[in-house]
Amino acid sequence: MKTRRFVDQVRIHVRAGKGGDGSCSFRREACVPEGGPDGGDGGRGGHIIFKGCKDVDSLIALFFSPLVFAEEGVAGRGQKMFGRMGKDLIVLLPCGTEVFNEETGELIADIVSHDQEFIIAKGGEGGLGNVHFRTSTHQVPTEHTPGELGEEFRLRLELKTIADAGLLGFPNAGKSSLLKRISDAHPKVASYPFTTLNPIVGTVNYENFSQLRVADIPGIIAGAADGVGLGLDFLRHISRSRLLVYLIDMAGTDNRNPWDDYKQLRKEIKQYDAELLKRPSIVVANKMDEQAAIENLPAFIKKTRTHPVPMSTLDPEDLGVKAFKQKLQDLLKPIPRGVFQAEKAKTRKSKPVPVVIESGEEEIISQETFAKATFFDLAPKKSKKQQREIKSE
Ligand SMILES: Nc1nc2c(ncn2[C@@H]2O[C@H](COP(=O)(O)OP(=O)(O)OP(=O)(O)O)[C@@H](O)[C@H]2O)c(=O)[nH]1
Ligand SMILES: [Mg+2]
Repeated sequence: MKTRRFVDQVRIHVRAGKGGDGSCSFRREACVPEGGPDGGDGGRGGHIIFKGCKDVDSLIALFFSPLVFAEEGVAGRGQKMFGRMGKDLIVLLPCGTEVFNEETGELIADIVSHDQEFIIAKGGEGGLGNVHFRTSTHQVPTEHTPGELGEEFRLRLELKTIADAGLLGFPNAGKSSLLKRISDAHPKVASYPFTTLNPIVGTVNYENFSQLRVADIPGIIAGAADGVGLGLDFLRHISRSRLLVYLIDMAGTDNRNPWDDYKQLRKEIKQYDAELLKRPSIVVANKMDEQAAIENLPAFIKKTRTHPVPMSTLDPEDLGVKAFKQKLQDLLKPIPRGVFQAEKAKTRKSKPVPVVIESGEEEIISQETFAKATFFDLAPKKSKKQQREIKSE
């Protein structure tokens, strides 16, 4: 478990703080006869707030501590003292995290930018002290309300990396090599398949100080939609990308045909989400330093009817890499930012408060009953015997 470094999906339980109870108290002081009620209100329970943070890049913290509970509000006290509010609990999330209700599957929030905040579970309101229940005809009120329960949910969090462009290709096609050449990222490059196991995002800097983010994801192979290789779950990380880059090993190093690679890639992506195929895309013909690649290129163009950008990511002087970088900027400029963000999360109604009536000398009523009732309804309840006597009269 300790070796696990990247987590992009997690199930958690959140519970906001309960409000503090209202207090029932009477003023007792020398030389102040019949001081009256002075029970203060309880404090609000702490909210649970999700906040986007650019310095967090995975959900690993929540993977190891999936129970997220906020502090409860403190009960009110005599002398009209309010209880302290529970502290809000701020949970930092990577930008691009979608929050779903685990039970209903509803999308609750989509945290896409740095410092974006969303109150995911509201703390319960504090109860009212008996000081609120004093009227001209009810001078010694013992009624007070309990604090509301905080909202509680089981949630599923999914990270969808935010990048302008996503690199797609078979293992060993040279995706990480390309990202290394054009950006400041340092992905591992090696000649064995599945070198890249987690999505890596690199920032590409341009001379006019503009920046673009490019995501490198693990390689896709035939049958990935059925779970072969690392499966297609990683495609989630390019689902927000405005542009897709199909990187093809034109030299066919692993005894494959480049045109079959391209068709297979599109087939697998279609099985994951056909919408992705409609995104603007660039096809890149990599490993053009090899003779086999030069021979394959005309056949590739003929069979796929695409216009690939030829390049060799090994050659530091290669003009293809520069041309690709420029094309990336030219194609992305007119596409507005944020098109592939999820819909704005809907506002939720707070839970109804259960009515609590305790037998005994004091009567505790809920906020809901308090809101509906007039003060005269709150007079102590009559026993059945008393009710029968009233009827017979
Ligand atoms: N000849 C040649 N070899 C290249 C070129 N680009 C990458 N390679 C080699 O191809 C191998 C795989 O490169 P990577 O960048 O790790 O490939 P990848 O697509 O990220 O692979 P995975 O992470 O395993 O999916 C490495 O040995 C690279 O040196 C190129 O332009 N020409
Ligand atoms: Mg790689």
